[in-house]
Amino acid sequence: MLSAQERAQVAQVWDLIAGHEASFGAELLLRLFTVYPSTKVYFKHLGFCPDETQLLTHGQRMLEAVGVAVRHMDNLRAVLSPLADLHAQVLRVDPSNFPLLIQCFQVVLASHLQGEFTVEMQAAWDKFLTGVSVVLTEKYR
Ligand code: ZNH
Repeated sequence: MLSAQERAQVAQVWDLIAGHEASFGAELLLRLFTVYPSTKVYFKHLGFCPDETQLLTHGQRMLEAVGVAVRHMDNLRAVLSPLADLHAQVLRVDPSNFPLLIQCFQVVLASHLQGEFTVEMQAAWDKFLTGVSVVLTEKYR
């Protein structure tokens, strides 16, 4: 459960990156595939080129889902339920991949926002993204 202050910090960071979902998302995926090559097995159809349309499209979809989660922090379970079904039942992404994505997400934020991305903001984002991951992986059995 995020405190009021943590929520404000998550929203503050989101305001800085909103509108750049495709480019941030593509960068996040490229970082994930490069740092943790095992994650690439889920994305055989994507390449390694930063301006590839499919990469930008998937990056944008993922980050737009994060944006929805930011706007519905009180209601993550309800708002992410269809995505949780998709990841657990259709995509069958191993839950151990989620912490890797969270780590890369924080590095992408830090590399762009630099000093604006404070320690407190990182802590709040870590907690928030972990909450999103819990919901996306809880339908596995
Ligand atoms: Zn995921 C898909 C989100 C994580 C893998 N995803 C997806 C989508 C979205 C997402 C929105 C789209 C859907 C539709 O289309 O309908 N994810 C997400 C989020 C997260 C995630 C938010 C966290 C935070 N994923 C993940 C991981 C992985 C994945 C970790 C592995 C590694 N996904 C995936 C895949 C897919 C998806 C494979 C499919 C793709 C295509 O189709 O192309």
